[in-house]
Amino acid sequence: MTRRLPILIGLGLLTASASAASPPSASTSSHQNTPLRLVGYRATAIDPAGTFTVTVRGLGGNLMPNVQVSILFANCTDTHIGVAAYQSGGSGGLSCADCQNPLTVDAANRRVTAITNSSGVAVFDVVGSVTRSRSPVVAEAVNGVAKCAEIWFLAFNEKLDNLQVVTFDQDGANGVDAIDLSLWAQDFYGIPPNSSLRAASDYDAAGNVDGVDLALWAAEFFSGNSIASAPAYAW
Ligand SMILES: [Ca+2]
Ligand SMILES: [Ca+2]
Repeated sequence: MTRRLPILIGLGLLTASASAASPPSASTSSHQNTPLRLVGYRATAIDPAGTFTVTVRGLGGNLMPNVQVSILFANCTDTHIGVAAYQSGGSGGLSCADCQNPLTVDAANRRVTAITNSSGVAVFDVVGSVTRSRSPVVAEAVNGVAKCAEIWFLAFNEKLDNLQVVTFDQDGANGVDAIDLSLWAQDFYGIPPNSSLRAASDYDAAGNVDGVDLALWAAEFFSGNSIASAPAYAW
């Protein structure tokens, strides 16, 4: 009896720790069904057009607070992501209305991370853009949509999904302005050096760059919510 007690206590602790580490599940978790929009800001408000949510659930469908959700941009070779200071909750004083936890930026691994709130939702609103040089370009796939980013629960080695990345600010400077429209038009007309329809210009993720995307760009331009770009980029 005296010998068994420590063993039973040990088993109890093991059970408790396994329960606490119950992993999030890719089959029950979900994300907003749109591309991720990299945006700018106005005054101290990060453009709400960039809001992107990931809802994390366990195997039993239970919502999971305090889980790190990361978006990996390693394969999004034409993206720029603002340094942590210019993300929500950073030292630059910018915030997004729906974000409850700060975004962290890991430049070495090209990933942005948010923690789920009490409802199990990680809210992203990422300040960033794409390269003006348009090289290397992430082009639309021949059959289907180019989804260069990946959503991961890294602490559990669990991948949720791939994700297309788009932006209205096509040069990462001066917010969304007429220069960006001319750069977008290169994709619309298939003008070299990008004659292969850049995925970042396909705002509705329809596998093309057309008038629908132009209308979406115009709506964003006239909102005036991305009149500034990040002053510094992590990559
Ligand atoms: Ca711009
Ligand atoms: Ca499109």
